Amino acid sequence: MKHKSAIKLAEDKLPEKRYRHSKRVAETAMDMAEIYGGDKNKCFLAGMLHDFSKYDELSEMYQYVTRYKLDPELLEYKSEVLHGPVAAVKMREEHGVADEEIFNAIMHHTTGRSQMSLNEKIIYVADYIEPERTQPGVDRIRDIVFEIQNLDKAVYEITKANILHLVSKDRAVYRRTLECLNYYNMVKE
Ligand code: DGI
Ligand code: FE
Ligand code: FE
Ligand code: FE
Repeated sequence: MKHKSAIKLAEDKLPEKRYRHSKRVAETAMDMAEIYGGDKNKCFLAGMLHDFSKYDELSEMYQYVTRYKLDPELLEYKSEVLHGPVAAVKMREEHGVADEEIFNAIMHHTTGRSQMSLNEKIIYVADYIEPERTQPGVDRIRDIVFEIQNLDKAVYEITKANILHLVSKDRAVYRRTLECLNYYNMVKE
């Protein structure tokens, strides 16, 4: 897919604020690709399209999980966990985005997973640190990404913060989020 088509897809589908977030994730991911030797083209496309299904109907999302045989555990969660997997499938099945790494980067952008590829990790991290994010501790993660340049450590710290937050709100933690924590705890530094 051409950059222009991805921009148009996101712009036509998403509310203005979410479109602008997607654009910032695409730009942050391209900056990170420069530093870490990632694929700028894949990073741009995955960044622009990662939240494409953020506001899809929940019932439609469950249909995609079933029809495309995604992880059945996804049926225990809501759109916050489902929008990545559904967007990945829609891009592949309905918009001709055939690249497997873009598919995986969109699929896992919310939860992460163990053994992500470089470009998957870039999207996972870029979504968390794009310039308008203000969550506590985000500047420390930016330092780990841009100064210390330890991407696996950034993935670990983001996943840890996510899980601590979810547990503090008594929300369920998806299996892949936990697998991501354990894997990047082991491989960081
Ligand atoms: O779509 P964004 O707002 O840009 O960000 P995101 O896709 O990274 O996260 C969306 C939400 O998903 C966020 O509020 C935290 C939540 N989330 C992440 N991992 C899990 C989760 N929610 C549950 N219940 N379980 C998880 O493992
Ligand atoms: Fe998202
Ligand atoms: Fe995220
Ligand atoms: Fe996002």
